Amino acid sequence: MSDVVSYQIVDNIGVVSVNSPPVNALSQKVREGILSAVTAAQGDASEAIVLRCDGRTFIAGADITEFGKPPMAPGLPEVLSAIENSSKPVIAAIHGTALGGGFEVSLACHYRCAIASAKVGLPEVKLGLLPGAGGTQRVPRIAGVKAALDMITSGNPVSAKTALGMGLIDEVISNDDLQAGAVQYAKDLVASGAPLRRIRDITIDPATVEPGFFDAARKKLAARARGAIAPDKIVSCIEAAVELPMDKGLERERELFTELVTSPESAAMRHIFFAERLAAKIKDLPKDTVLRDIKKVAIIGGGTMGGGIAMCFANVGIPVVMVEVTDEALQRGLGIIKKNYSITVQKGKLAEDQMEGLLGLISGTTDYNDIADVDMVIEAVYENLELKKQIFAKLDGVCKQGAILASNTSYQDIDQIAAATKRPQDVLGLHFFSPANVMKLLEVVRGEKTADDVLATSMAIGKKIQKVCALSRVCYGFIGNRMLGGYGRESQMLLMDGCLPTQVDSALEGFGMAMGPLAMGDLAGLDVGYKARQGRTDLPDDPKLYRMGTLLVEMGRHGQKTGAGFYKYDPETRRRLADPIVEGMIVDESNKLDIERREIDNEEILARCLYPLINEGALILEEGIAQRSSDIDIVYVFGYAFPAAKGGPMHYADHVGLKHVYDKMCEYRDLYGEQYWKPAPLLKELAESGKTFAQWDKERGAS
Ligand code: 3H9
Repeated sequence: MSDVVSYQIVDNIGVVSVNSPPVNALSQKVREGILSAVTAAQGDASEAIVLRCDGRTFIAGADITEFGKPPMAPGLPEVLSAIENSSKPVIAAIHGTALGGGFEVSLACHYRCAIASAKVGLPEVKLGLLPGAGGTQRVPRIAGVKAALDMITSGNPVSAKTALGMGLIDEVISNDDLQAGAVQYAKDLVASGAPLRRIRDITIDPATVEPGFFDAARKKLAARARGAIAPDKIVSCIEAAVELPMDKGLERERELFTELVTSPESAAMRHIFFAERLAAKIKDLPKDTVLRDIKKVAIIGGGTMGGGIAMCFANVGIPVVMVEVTDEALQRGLGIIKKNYSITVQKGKLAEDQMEGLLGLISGTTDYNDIADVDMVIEAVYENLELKKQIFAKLDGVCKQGAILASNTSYQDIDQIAAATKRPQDVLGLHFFSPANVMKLLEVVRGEKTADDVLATSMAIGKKIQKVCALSRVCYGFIGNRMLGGYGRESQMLLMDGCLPTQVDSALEGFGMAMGPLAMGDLAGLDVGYKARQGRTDLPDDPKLYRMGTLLVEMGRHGQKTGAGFYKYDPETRRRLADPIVEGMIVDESNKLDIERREIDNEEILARCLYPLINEGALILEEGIAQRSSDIDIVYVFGYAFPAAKGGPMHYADHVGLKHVYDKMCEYRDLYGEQYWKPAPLLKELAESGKTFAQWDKERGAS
């Protein structure tokens, strides 16, 4: 066959085994191997064929690294046709995850069996794609149109049990040895004279689909698309499955898949797929670094952040002790956690006894001596450097040697915090994003003296609590918050120049941001930025700068929590509404500053908000704060809801062209001054040499 696919006859059953680590992706060699094995089996003594995989999983999909390269024969459709047209039954035997093209291979088989822990799914939408090897045509034929639409547009896998209920698999194998169980299942099918069941032969009765179903689906998906174009095309494919014969449906699917695979949206989402995995790798960390054991964790501070972090650990079975100053504060903190879990129970996503189990893992104390035995401490008190230093000095006194001491600070100097202890090598930053139990990003902040094993253990524990980790060095605001400076500033400058809040936010939401910058300010609290600005001496003395943000706070409009900020909020629905009072004020303030208000288009809004963010990213790269540009993209996509379909700010900059970004920076510098618009030297260098951030990463061996 080939070195990645083998074939043997076991007990009269032909067994095709794929062995292509790490995830048996459908590379050209795997496709070729399966095709020759199935073809060879047609003429031998086997009575049926089992298709299985070695290693940790069944085929996890097409080989994503092949997308964007010239196609290599045989194509996947050819392999699927050979399977479907086999003269002997072909049975897929699934373990691990049968995903995307891998699941599509199994759907071309006549029968599918799986072990109970297996999962199947079509995650292509998460890569800006649609299932391109019959998934959109075969799934609705067995599971029904609605279930198919949910499965393919969400991209979420389902368990073997659910798949059995949906008809997507035929048998759950209880034998621990899947190959033996699958061979037995194949023999039973042969003995019972089971037919060569082909999903393509099923037709969907259009009358079973409610009128207007597809239009409603399109509308719903468009509302949450955030720049993604695949969901709409998935609807078109499933519509084709209902309206067209199988071969025509497959043609339509192929055509739309080809459009997507060459789209910038899919390129951006594939970039994020690989960037996420790369971000977990620390360039200068020895591979054999021995990890510390983390069996018990303490959280200092029972506020919203501390509570959310405690839940992250409990959710993966790690006991947590929450430390508060008073009993009252402790009970309040534990109460919030209980309330959060209860909401999940009410939504039916957690069973009552599971909640009790999770709560049983979270205890509380007001006595630091109670955390002497923990393996990791995460401090999550409010942002005050002196307070944090005092806490770390105290931790140094009570915690056992070898415990990792982390701060959840958003911008304080980790090195100063570490210096408050006699063990700076054990100290680092673990910056969670709010709400900590929901947001995926964890910025891991490496101090000057942080030990390798502390860093490696923290990255591993981040993965364990299901976060996407990105490494940052110490600077004010680390990667994410530092880059936000110019973004927030320009969103307010635009108001003075001619925009209204809805226009600024709609432009960025149209681009795909989950929420525009002004609405985001209202959500976070305008008083937070106001207070932070008061402590800064480096801001230019410019009456235009943050003028509206300052005035609104001084009027008591602190954002959503006071019912009003840049917007007013419906007290019942909490929906944001344009506020004529604010709009009038904006025009008045421009007039007071003698600014001639002008029409500003979306292109300018995007450039003025996003290019300072990219420029700061370039500074962060050249200062070595981030390891690589793709790590910055990960921070923004997972921590700041930057649209994955744009690939993060640095990938987006590469896409629009660094020369264009640089030229715009220079244009705005000439208009609005160098104190705000100073192109980063790296941006200039790359723009002039015609390179991209991705190339810069590559040249430094960072990708
Ligand atoms: C598709 O199938 C299109 C078809 O409909 C139509 C075709 C015509 N290709 O995630 P991990 C690498 S689209 C290439 O850390 P885990 C990954 O980069 C595809 N490489 O492991 C990593 O490399 P490295 C639809 C892949 O155990 C290593 O494998 N399928 C692929 O945490 C380990 O990955 C998907 O979208 C691939 N398809 O999770 C599934 N997959 O070690 C994508 C992984 O150098 N994959 N790699 O960093 C996954 O969701 C997870 O990898 C999986 C395992 C759940 C399978």
